[in-house]
Amino acid sequence: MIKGHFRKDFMWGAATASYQIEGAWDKDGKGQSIWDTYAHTEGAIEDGTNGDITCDTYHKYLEDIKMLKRLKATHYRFSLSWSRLLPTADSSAPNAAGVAFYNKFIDGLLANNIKPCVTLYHWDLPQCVQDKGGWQSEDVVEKFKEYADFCFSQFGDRVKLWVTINEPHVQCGFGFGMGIHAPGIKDPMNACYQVSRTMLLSHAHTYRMYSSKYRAKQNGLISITLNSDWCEPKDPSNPDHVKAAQFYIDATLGWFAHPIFKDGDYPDSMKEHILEMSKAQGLKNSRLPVLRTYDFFGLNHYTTRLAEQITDETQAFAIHPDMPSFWLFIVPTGLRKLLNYISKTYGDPSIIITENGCSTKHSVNNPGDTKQLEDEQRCRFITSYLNEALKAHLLDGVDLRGYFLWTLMDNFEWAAGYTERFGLYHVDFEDPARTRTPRKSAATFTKIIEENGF
Ligand code: PNW
Repeated sequence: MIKGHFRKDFMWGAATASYQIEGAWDKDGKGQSIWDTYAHTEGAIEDGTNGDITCDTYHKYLEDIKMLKRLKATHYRFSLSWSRLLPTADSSAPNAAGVAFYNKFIDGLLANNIKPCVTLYHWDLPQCVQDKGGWQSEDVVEKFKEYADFCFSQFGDRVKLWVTINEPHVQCGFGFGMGIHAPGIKDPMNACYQVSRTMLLSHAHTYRMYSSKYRAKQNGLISITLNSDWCEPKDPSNPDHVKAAQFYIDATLGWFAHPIFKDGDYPDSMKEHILEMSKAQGLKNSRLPVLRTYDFFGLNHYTTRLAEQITDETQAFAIHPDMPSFWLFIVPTGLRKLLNYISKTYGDPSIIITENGCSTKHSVNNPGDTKQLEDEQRCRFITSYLNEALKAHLLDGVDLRGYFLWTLMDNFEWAAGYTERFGLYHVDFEDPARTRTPRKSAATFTKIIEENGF
């Protein structure tokens, strides 16, 4: 542990996403999204649940604001529901109730001195866009731009921090490769790559549109949020392991980060792969759009892995009985290494950690305590990861600007339903009032915010 402080203007917040918290899935003119469809499909979600009501933030948003205030957050990252705002994905026919909801919410945050960080797209594509090919169709790029334009015009006077797309990698992998997230397509050889391309293009066009149409007037920052694990060779003296670890990072982070943050091109290993794919599809050239469209690097980071071989499953560190998310292993030092890697590889961008956090299921020590208000492990997670972030900033000179903890309160954890809980606040989903109760980790986080470090 080191002592020290983050920047004076450091952004401190929590993060959430519309489908995971809002509920009111069919209220007041909202259209359906692919997550409404997917979660309503028999067998799709581990515990058979869905986000129909979830935290009911649509009706209880004032409570959420109070919770953020109590945390002493300076910022709050949340996402807009495209289908709530534009039920037919047509910006000339907006849903007034949806616009009013987000206006009230944004105004409420600002009245409490909490600045909004708005994600335009956190996985809930309107079903009507999906029906016309969704992310697998080139048309989505224009549709996304139209939606983004609408959001900037409605909210950009007050929102100064925008994230276009959350974690394209997870969406490509889970939604179009493995088929365990909406829209549930299992096509790792093709759909995955088509979608990565339309997502990158949607981001890039939106970034350019913001710059030409809104930046001078609204003066905000806009970028994308990418997720990445850190990955190390299991045996650093074995060249195969070294190569495998680098490939893992290329194929997670580099796939999206190289085109945007580096040179408008994919990592070599990805290029070779996509060129092969393109040829196999009968194209003459590889499909490599020139990008470089960012104001900051939005990073979602949770875990670290060990690599041996490119073809092998990448290994995890020790499995902890209290960690129910199959992909999440607590390795705080990986965050410092990843921050340094990004800083070096992508020309020292300003980095905002847009998500970092950990889950709990049943307390091993106290199995009856599903609330787990004494969430010691989460307290240790937050303290140790943030201290590594501080080292990256103070000792290594990484330009770190903010940190958003995932997540403000327990919510619908995608395919895992409500079986995995990431919240600083416990939410009682049995209770119609969806009562929120702070866990010990909320106080731990607040203390670090108050000290702006350690
Ligand atoms: C993120 N992985 O998803 C999402 O942005 C959140 O909506 C989600 O609730 C949160 O993390 C916790 O899961 C991820 O397999 C899902 O490495 C999977 C992975 C990473 C992030």
